[in-house]
Amino acid sequence: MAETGIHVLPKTGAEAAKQGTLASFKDFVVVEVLNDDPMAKYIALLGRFEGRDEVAVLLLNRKPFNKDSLSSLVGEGLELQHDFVNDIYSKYVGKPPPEHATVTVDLIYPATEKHVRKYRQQRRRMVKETPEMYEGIILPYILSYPPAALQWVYNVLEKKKEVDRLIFEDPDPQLGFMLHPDLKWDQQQVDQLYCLAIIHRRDVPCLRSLDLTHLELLENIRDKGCKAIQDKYGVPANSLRIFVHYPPSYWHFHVHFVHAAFAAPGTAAGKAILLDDIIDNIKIFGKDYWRQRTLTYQLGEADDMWKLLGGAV
Ligand code: M7G
Repeated sequence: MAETGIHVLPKTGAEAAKQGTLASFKDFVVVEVLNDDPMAKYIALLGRFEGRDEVAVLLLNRKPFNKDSLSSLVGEGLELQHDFVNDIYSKYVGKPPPEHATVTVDLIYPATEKHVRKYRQQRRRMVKETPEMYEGIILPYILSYPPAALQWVYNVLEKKKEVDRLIFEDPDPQLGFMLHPDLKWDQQQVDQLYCLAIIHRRDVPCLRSLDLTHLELLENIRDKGCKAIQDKYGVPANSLRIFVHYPPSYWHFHVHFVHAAFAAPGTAAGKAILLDDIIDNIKIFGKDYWRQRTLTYQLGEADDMWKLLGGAV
């Protein structure tokens, strides 16, 4: 190879991870299994890149079978190792061809203590958050939330990131929003569709902030979000579960659009509230319905909010 005089040092895993250009986990050391769900075929790991103090959270998910390429899955490529046979019943361990053996890999690096707590297995508790608890404890907590935690949201809204993933945008500063595939969806199978609408306004942290003045915004997200998903993926509105989390992980209002056939994590009672119910309750019960009611929801014991509310519930 010609000598150019410029020596490009190979990137360390840590540097490549920060740039999102990691090719393997060669110098990654697993420190702890944070969580492990054999049913969901999911594992959450805490680790470090060699020589670095910052920690990383690594989430691995086995991907569902791709029904569009069954012939390459159940064909010559599936290597079989015999386990047992009994009458008409037989069992094997199969080693699928590489394209069917993939996992999705989500890396958070450097991860904060809050990320580690979020993904560490912990006991779930139910909380009844009264309006007084919201005003006195949660609202100050939201207002003191570090802006850096929302950097990824602002990167999306300012078109610094995920530009090529944009599905739809309504640029109106008051009523507008951006619609992208959620981080949880690899866009391979439409029956696992998971999209996220993020509003342009930066003064609506969560469900509790919504009142009559936001009705038009909420209806706009629902109607234009559904149309954009129908146009791009052919999934009709009556196949979509559209909801908001309370409490969310990120205090900038956003709406989840998920295929109704997909039992996605985070759709449970005590976490997800349907957008239609949010809209209807404002219309029927009045402008500050979501501020006035007690909200019952689940929290992990390691969550900051559980620690803040723990004594009061
Ligand atoms: P949430 O209700 O605040 O929290 O939703 P949850 O994580 O408990 O559901 C935030 C949503 O944003 C989740 O569905 C995340 O998967 C999604 N999300 C998080 N990040 C960091 C990103 C990202 O960088 N890009 C996209 N497109 N989605 C993200």
